[in-house]
Amino acid sequence: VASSQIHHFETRRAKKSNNSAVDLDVFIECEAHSADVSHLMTSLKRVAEDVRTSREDKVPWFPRKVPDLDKCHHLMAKYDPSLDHGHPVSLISRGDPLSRIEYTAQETATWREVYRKLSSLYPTHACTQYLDAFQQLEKYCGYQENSMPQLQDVSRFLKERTGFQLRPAAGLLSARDFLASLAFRVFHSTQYIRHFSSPMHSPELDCCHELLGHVPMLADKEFTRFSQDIGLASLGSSEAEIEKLATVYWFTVEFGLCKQNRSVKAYGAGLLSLYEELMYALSNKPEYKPFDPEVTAVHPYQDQDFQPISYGLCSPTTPCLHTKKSGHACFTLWETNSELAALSSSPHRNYAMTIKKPFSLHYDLFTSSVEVMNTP
Ligand code: HBI
Ligand code: FE
Repeated sequence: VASSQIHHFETRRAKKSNNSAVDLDVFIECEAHSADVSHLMTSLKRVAEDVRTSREDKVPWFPRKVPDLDKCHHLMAKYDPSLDHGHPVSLISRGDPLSRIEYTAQETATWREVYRKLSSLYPTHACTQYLDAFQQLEKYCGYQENSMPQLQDVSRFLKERTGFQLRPAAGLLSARDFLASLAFRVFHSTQYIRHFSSPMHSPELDCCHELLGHVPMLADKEFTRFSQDIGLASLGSSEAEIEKLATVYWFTVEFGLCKQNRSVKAYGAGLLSLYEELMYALSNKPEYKPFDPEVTAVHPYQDQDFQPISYGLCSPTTPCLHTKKSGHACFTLWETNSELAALSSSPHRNYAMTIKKPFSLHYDLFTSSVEVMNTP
């Protein structure tokens, strides 16, 4: 953790050990922002047994307002783009405004290839909310194959439509940090593009994924409400709850499908930004499961390869989704007769309420901040 300071570091031969030549007890006294503590503990637990701290907050620190998001920037090492193809990481750091980037001819060529290939599939494979937004983005926001849209323009566009804004991210953030920003209608977005050698297969996060996968859906009101709700549920939650919410996120926001006019369509960003995933998802190969957050939250998934075996949101046979009509997105609402009932019984809301916290949160629309109530 970049900002922590070590005051004291000491190793001793481990007391309880059968191999004392290699086993050590390590004592570290350090100064760290409480925002970093749970991340620090999680990292240490990967390399050491029995990690303890004398001061671990019962409720992990969480941001209360947009500027606090400057402290939510813990990168997951496995995706650190600085270790990769020499991406201009210096462009991207916390709290910075979105800078305008001059992409190179080669980067633009990569974009063109991705854009062409994917947009040929959208009319048949993407949900109506996506298609509507995509059209708007082409009209007002510089979406076209010959040049890459600027995140600044995209952020302004989204802000007008749903209040969402983009912030630059240097790579894959921890789930806790990433979800926390959603609570404030902030979406962390990478600004670099995948390497030209593999335009159609990027194992890394890049702006093709953000711009073609996420952005169009972030222009949809219902969808952003869902996204923000996941974010709000994550604030101050335990590691285990974060893990579950990240899984729900995975099977919906990343790999969600829905049913519109009796055919299956994609709204998940991981599908809409990867040609082969999108083809596969709408073929008859994967197993479709209805979306039940309780079940979905603990469903195993793998993010290291291209073929997730099942998609979490809808079943072609179970009428589990509120299908099309009246501008409502189809992903979070169960099919019921009354729209209002559908809204209040929205399954993710119920799920969010099962997460036990010693406080309650209220999101203030005027200040874009959360008020915390009943704190001990
Ligand atoms: N970080 N920058 C960034 N972008 C994402 O889409 C993202 C992330 N961290 C975690 C994450 N997505 C999800 O897979 C869930 O763990 C929340
Ligand atoms: Fe994503």
